[in-house]
Amino acid sequence: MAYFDFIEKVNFEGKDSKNALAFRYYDKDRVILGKKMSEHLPFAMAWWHTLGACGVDMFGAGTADKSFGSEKATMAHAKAKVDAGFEFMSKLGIEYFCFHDVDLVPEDEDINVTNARLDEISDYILLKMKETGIKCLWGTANMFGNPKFMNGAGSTNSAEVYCFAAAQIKKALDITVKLGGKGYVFWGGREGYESLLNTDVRFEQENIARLMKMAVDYGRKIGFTGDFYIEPKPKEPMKHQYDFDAATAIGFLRQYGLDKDFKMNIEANHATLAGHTFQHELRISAINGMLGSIDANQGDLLLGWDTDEFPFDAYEATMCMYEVIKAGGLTGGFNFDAKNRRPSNTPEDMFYGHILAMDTFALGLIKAAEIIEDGRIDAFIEEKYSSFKEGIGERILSGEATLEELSAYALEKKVTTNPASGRQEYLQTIVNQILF
Ligand code: XUL
Ligand code: CO
Repeated sequence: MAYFDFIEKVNFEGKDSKNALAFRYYDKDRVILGKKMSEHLPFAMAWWHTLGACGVDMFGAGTADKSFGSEKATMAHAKAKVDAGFEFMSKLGIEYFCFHDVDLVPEDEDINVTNARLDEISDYILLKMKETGIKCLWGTANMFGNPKFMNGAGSTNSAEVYCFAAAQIKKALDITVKLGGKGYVFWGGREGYESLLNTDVRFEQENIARLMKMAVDYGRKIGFTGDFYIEPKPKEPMKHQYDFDAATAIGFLRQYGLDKDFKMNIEANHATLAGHTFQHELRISAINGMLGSIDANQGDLLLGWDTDEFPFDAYEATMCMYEVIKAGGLTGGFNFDAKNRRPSNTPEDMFYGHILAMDTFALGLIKAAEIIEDGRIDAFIEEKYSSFKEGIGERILSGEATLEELSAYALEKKVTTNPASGRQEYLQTIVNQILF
């Protein structure tokens, strides 16, 4: 049975196409900088938003029907979601998906029942994967929805809840490995605090690290060779989240010896919530060798929360792809952790959202490659630091210079010149020239 029978397949039609159900930029076999677009852009569908989110918000009920012809919270519905999801991804040419454990099946009071359901549904998903060639990008455990996690999972004050979290992680890892997932994500949903009056921060952080260490040990034991990811986010639902941003998360991983097994899963909307640009978070991850995967969405700078919009900002996407290309690509992919706006409530809108997002990143890739091939920006940066290429600059980089030596140099030289201009506006002009 087809759930989206209004479309056979979304095809590339080129920039001037007025067909709403076609790509203007995403041309999967087009080669950019020696690689196919589809290889630069391993897109993934987020199970939770695409197959689950129906527009419920704090002020009202859902507007979109995601029952897919079955009664919700049943295994029949879980299977209908699999069918709908694979039809959706196939029609769009999306090659990966990401999931939380409880996105796949209804959660039961008894975790043993939930786990049996996960076994059943993952068998069914495996069949669909074989049939379509679609793969799993990453899996994760939802350790923030269940009221048990009201004080966090790894950061909880309850040793029993901590064990419950361990059980969920273990099963989510089992399923991720079973589905051949490339990565496993920790988004620290409620790993943080509201008030220091009731919180032992050191204790909580050490316990989170212990849980992650156990997850790594178990994952490696069952043959998981992929990356573990931290997905930094500064706030929401907690006021202070421990994985505030990439720099904070990287420091945490290094402090607890987890940095060899983990990388970052950078989400655009989380970056802006942290007061950073998306590009900043990507760069910080990349220079630390930790750019793993991306949750490709977009926030609204006028709103202070995680709006998870489909990305449409071509400038941001260009800067993202510039970072990704420079970093040599991702070990993960581009997961559309994005949902339609509440009034965009039809199955067609699900397609429009993903087409918009895929085209935005394809355009970003095309433009980023042009910026790199143009070379003026790279040349400027190269020149900007050129004083470190010879003379005293070279000595500084050699690591042999002492503070006394540099001081003597400055005193003798009586340094009077300022560095050359930063030329920001000139460089922005170049970017606009290439973009438009
Ligand atoms: C929440 C968020 C999550 C993670 C996975 O803001 O981004 O959906 O991506 O748990
Ligand atoms: Co996310």
